[in-house]
Amino acid sequence: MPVGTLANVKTLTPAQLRDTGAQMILSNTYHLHLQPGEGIVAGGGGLHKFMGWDGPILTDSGGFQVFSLSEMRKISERGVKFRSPHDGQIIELTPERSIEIQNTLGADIIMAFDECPPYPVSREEVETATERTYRWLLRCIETHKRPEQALFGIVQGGIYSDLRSRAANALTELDLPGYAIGGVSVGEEPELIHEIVRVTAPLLPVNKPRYLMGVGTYREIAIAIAAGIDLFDCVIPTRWARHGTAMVRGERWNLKNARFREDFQPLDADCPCYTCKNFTRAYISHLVRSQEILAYTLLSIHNITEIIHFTQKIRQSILQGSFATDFARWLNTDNS
Ligand code: PRF
Ligand code: ZN
Repeated sequence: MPVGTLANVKTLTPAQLRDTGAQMILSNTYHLHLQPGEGIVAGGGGLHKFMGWDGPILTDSGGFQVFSLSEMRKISERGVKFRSPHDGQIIELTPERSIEIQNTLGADIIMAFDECPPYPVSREEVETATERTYRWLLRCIETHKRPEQALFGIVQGGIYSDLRSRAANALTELDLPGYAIGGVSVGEEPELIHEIVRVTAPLLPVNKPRYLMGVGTYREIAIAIAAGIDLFDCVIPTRWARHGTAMVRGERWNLKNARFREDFQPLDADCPCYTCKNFTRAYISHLVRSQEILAYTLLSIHNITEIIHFTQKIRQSILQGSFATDFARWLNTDNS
């Protein structure tokens, strides 16, 4: 899922986004509640109509964003209080409030309100957060009033496999339409991320979507898919695009680099995207150097197509039964 935090995937129209092959996109309760407010989105006919995207949308619950983005947050059993970065007002997000907002926004998949502890942090703190996340999930289920929206539960538990498996088993009992693994890729070593995913994903029901939140790179995606993960979101393709960086065959290219100034090839001759079919590295390099907005659009189109194409190739390999051999290079963790 490309990330469309403020009801748009930055620099792209929905038509351009559709052409990358992206299906579902992610948007954020935290940001949309602050700006423009869920009432405005509902007034515009709900998130799909408001932003002109008729594909599936998932909204994250806001918990993680409160922790990572806002100042002066105070967490209690009730929920989280924080200061609005817009006007300094105190805002409270609780499991009930998050679900009410997400019901109003109208995404197809909504996420439980969870507590994602930072890393590193003591085991006691992780355990408290994990258990609180479970109690908050029960309150989310209680509040959720729109059965046409699928409410996904989130497994926390930090780097502790016993906490992870306890949470995964408790959540599975609730028979939710889908499950997510949260609290990974918050600063741990890649090896640790892989281990958590390998332990946790197989504990979640195979017949429900399994979603790894906020991941990731090619290698992390390939390894997570091998462990059973179906769904990802990540800002990397679009964020890098806005920094003038192209993702090409597993490498990062800074288009400002002098070597691209007179390079009249496409970014990737094998890439089916609009950018690669119509523009050269030299042209994109020129746009990046001139800070022209079109640079970021062209790079976003390419980077999203590139990562979606990677997952499409994996899907094909799985269907043909050749995933383990075709992606051995990515699955080999020796050089992760
Ligand atoms: N919880 C929620 N959203 C998230 C995360 C989480 O733990 C992460 C962690 N990688 C990214 N986005 N609700
Ligand atoms: Zn391309």
